[in-house]
Amino acid sequence: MNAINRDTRRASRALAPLAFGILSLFALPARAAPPLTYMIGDGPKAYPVVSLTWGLLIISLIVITIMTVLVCLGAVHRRSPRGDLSIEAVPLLHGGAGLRWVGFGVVITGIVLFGSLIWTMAVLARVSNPPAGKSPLTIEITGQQWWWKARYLSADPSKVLTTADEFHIPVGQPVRVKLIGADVIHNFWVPALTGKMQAIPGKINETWLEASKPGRYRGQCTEYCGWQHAHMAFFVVADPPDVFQAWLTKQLEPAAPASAQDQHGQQLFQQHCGLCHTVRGTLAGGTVAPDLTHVMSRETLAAGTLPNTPGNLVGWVANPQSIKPGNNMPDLFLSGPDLTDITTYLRTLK
Ligand code: HEC
Ligand SMILES: [Cu+2]
Repeated sequence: MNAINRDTRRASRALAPLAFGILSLFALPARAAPPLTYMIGDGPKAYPVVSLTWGLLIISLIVITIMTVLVCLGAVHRRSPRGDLSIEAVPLLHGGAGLRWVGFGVVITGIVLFGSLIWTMAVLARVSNPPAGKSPLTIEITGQQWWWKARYLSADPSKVLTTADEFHIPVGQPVRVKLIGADVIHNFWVPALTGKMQAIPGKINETWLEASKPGRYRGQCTEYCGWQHAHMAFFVVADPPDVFQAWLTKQLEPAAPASAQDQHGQQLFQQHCGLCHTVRGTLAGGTVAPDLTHVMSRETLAAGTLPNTPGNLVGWVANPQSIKPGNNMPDLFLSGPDLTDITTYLRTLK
């Protein structure tokens, strides 16, 4: 009796993690979604794709289950006379009945595959263009080693905003994205909102996205583009339309004039950093690196590499090459006081 109890206990201890694993698969949608999951989407472009993904997954699982059962049955169910495995003894056909099953299998497979094809084509047709009638915001996004530049286009040149790595969009409105590659081929992917689209040098690829809920959606470069490819993330931040408008207006403003004690930091910035970085409203007008006019409004630094905290900011400016080796910002070997002045100034760029 005791031995049986012990065995059951041991078995249940071994099976518990397995059961937990299976159960947690079903609980997945209820928990916080992993940042790059494509099994849970948001917005009118993602919903049909997510349903298709789940649908095809479930169909495949059903097919695999049926096939596994049939193969096992076939293996166990031996029709040859006991023990005799010679070729002659194993019948290949049992009259017409066997053939009928083959025909049945081909027809069922054909219907399932054809149905999946039609469903896939219908979804592709539905998501290829933004819903007609709304005139979408257009963002030109340039992938470069290893960060993303964005230009919010507008017929009015004073309303064209340049920023980097964190793109706000209004909820409930389609946004057109024009993709360009600056150096090599990159790939723009926001799993929860839109599928992958390449950013190719010398070519403009167009895609679109729309979020139906406010939120912060992580995106990632998904085409290997060199050393720091893995640190080439970005964020699409969906705001209610009025919050978005306020964000856009604020971002379009030049940086506030530096206060008396930040003058020195600003000067150093213009001198050491201004050839690569722009801070609108100052002499720093470089275009080969992220626009820093409102760098403090971003939640991460260096394309999702670091949370944007005061400590990380100092760490980054002091040692960009040890944080993101090979990236295009050199170590500048600033003195301690200069580093403090520059980063104190940077922190005013809200
Ligand atoms: C030779 C060009 C170059 C110079 C000079 C340069 N940077 Fe950079 N900087 C870059 C590039 C390129 C990036 C993007 C790196 C990446 O994410 O791969 C960057 C990123 C940054 C970021 C992160 C921005 C963001 O939005 O994630 C900050 C902050 C920054 N630099 C500050 C400075 C400061 C301060 C100086 C001067 C002391 C400086 N940089 C000098 C090229 C430069
Ligand atoms: Cu890449």
